[in-house]
Amino acid sequence: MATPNKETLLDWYHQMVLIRRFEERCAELYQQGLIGGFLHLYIGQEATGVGAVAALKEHDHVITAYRDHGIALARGLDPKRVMAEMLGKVDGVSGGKGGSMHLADRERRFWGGYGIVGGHLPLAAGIALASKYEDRGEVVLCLMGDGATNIGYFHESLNLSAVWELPVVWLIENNQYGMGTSVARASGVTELVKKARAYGDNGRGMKEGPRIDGMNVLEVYEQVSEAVEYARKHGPILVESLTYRLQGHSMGDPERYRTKEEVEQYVASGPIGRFRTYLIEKYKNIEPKLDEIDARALEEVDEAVEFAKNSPDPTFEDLVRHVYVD
Ligand SMILES: Cc1ncc(C[n+]2csc(CCOP(=O)(O)OP(=O)(O)O)c2C)c(N)n1
Ligand SMILES: [Mg+2]
Repeated sequence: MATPNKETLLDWYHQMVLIRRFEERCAELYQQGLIGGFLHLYIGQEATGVGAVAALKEHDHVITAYRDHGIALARGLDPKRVMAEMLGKVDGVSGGKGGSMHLADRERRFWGGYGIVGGHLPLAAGIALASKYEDRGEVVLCLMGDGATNIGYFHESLNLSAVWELPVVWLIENNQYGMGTSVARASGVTELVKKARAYGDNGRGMKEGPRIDGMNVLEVYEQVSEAVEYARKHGPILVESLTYRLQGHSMGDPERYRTKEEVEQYVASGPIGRFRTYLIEKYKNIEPKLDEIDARALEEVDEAVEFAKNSPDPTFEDLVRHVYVD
């Protein structure tokens, strides 16, 4: 596969930096009490989200769990409206009723944002079934955590997708922990992509895809692109991206399950720094351009916060709308 052009690579760099700055600001707003509920940061996992979403066509679908800000921004949702959602404001992408864990945008075929671990996997299978049933040629990218692979929904959804040969890329973001529990303590199989073997045999049903370096945006893009085209032609495929969350599970995690040294090691080899180094080595005199992108991302976050703060709270009528069908 040919390496994407310079403009595309710079766009990915921008997306990754925007996600990082956006979430750092979210952490501050959370401390100030302006963001309520839970807040799960994607910091450290940006290369997986940006590379994987870049592999989709516009008419494809994407769905994920509660660690969803990075996926939303990578899919092109307006940072202003995403920030308004974080603050529970009426201009938020879900009308202020969803918050951090329930970002969604129908037009961009980004179906959320779900708080129940693994709960979105049957939905991914359903969206893929509709695509297949109507012969639309649309693929569903379903991201999930390593912890989600131990839950019943995983079995039901992967099995049905295999039996019905549904066009889904099941992408495990293996960040090594589900809350405070390491993969080895929670899963009999630690090479999670091997779980595909339970749902496919001799080229029929689920395909066991690759285990990829989730800190390398180019590798994620290339491997997920192949998986997406496989799913479009043949049916489901399971892919595992090896990544790491640099922050706690959610805000206020005392992080007793891992050492500072472990985290520091991943900070040093983080996805944004790695990609920046790659770009500097590849293109002469690119640094001023990268600095410009860094500054722009900060400005966009400032503008998003300003917009969100100025957006009104939902009224009582707003809150009860769409709750019950007449
Ligand atoms: C069905 C269900 N059980 C338990 C929880 C509580 N819970 C929230 S996040 C989480 C860990 C999931 O870990 P993983 O799938 O690896 O995702 P990560 O947080 O690492 O992105 C758990 C157990 C939940 N939300 N839903
Ligand atoms: Mg995890």
